[in-house]
Amino acid sequence: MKLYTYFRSSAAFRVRIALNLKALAYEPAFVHLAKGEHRQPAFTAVNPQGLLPALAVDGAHLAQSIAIMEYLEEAHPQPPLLPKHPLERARVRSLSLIVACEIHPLNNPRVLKYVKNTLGRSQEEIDAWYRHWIADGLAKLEAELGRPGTERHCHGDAPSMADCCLVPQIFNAQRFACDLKPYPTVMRVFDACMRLEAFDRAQPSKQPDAESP
Ligand SMILES: N[C@@H](CCC(=O)N[C@@H](CS)C(=O)NCC(=O)O)C(=O)O
Repeated sequence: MKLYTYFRSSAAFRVRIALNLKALAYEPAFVHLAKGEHRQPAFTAVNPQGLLPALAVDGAHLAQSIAIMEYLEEAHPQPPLLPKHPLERARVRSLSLIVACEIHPLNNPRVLKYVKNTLGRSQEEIDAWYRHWIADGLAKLEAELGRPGTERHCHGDAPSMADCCLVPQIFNAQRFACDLKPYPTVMRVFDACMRLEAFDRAQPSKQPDAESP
């Protein structure tokens, strides 16, 4: 398998964690987001969406991190990233989608660039926008993690797809100096995840294409 990745891409980070948790080897292909390589034909031939990550497997090119993780789960069920019971699976997907649909799309580089360059907003306003959507989404995640089912991890005592989504979002929030004190359960789960080698090895600073901040 070949994973098209960039050290700071949080969507790619989700998939790096999932691959590590399942002990699946992959060859990284680095696409430099800050240099716009994801918009170049060499990459849009792989993923016409022009977004990271993409996974090349068995002659196919998969896009969208959630779909990629679902594929990995179906093709390589052990260890599972989703619980057995349908209701529990739905909970894990719902927690994952808070990050993937409610937070991340609003704070994506292309969205921030549009608000700044096309709508002419200042960097201060962009930062306020960023922190607002982090606070909004993490408050929802905190409330959800306070409900039955959450243990050491988002759901139960083993990491799931929801943990694969939570951790990269916290790295982003820390990078933008967001206040994380209001989310003690989110941060407790984050700390539990980061004690695991699969999460630690996937973090941006440990990627071969990492650059200094
Ligand atoms: N929903 C997509 C999001 C993919 C995405 O937005 N990736 C970012 C990097 S984290 C990207 O490629 N952004 C390019 C841009 O905004 O121009 C997924 O989960 O894979």
